[in-house]
Amino acid sequence: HAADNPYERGPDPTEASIEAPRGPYAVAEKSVSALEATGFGGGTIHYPTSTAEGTFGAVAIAPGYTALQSSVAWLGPRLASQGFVVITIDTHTTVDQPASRGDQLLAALDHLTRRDSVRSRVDSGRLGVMGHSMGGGGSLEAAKDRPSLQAAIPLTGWNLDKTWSEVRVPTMLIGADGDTIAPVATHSQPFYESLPSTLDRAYLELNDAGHFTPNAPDTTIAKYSVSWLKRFIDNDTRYEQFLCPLPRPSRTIDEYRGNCPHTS
Ligand code: 9J3
Ligand code: ZN
Repeated sequence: HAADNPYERGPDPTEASIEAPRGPYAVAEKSVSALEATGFGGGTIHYPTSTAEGTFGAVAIAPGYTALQSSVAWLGPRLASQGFVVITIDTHTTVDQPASRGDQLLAALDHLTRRDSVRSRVDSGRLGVMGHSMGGGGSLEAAKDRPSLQAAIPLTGWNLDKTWSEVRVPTMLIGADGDTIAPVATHSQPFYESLPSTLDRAYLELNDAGHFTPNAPDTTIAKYSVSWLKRFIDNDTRYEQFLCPLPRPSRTIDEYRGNCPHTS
């Protein structure tokens, strides 16, 4: 409990609580204009309004090629209501490549921890990144560039670079069985397999899903993202029950790979 882990936030989780459209925290929203944003294209912050438990970990989320923050907007309030400060970003241009998206994710985290008025609500030592497609590829770039990050979750990630052995950030790759734009066989699977076998890592292949599944509310994406972020950003072992033993194939899970128990 909280006495053992100062980063633990919120009530004991249940299957229902991690699947719910909203978690236990009331959430506020503010926008960051392109003019205020340094090193990224602007965005929207969702944050728990409560300060009773102290600070929260934070997550930056990037969209894919040609897409805007609106394409990942559902994750803002969904994750914030579970106890994270979340920024969903626009990139400088919608054709920015994964390496640039990675830099922009890190700039967005710097904005949250150093510049924005929400910075007093953020624990600058507990940060993670997510992104869709090229934004997911950017999440891998960010994790490689900043090993102090504590979680990365590419969603149907796309990157020409298939080898990520340099990554030291606990990473969950979420792929889709029907993805023809970033097919799992040439993207999420080799990304996963290239991570160090000593790293806490997971590969979740969504069943009956496609490249754009992460652009709309999805219970499976949400429940495992929440569990991964809680487990590794908050060190919250109450969420280990949803990750270990490894989830079995189901109506929504085509395949799941990972190490278990987790080591970090
Ligand atoms: O949604 C994406 O970011 C797709 C990546 C892609 O199709 O790149 C092709 C240049
Ligand atoms: Zn399938």
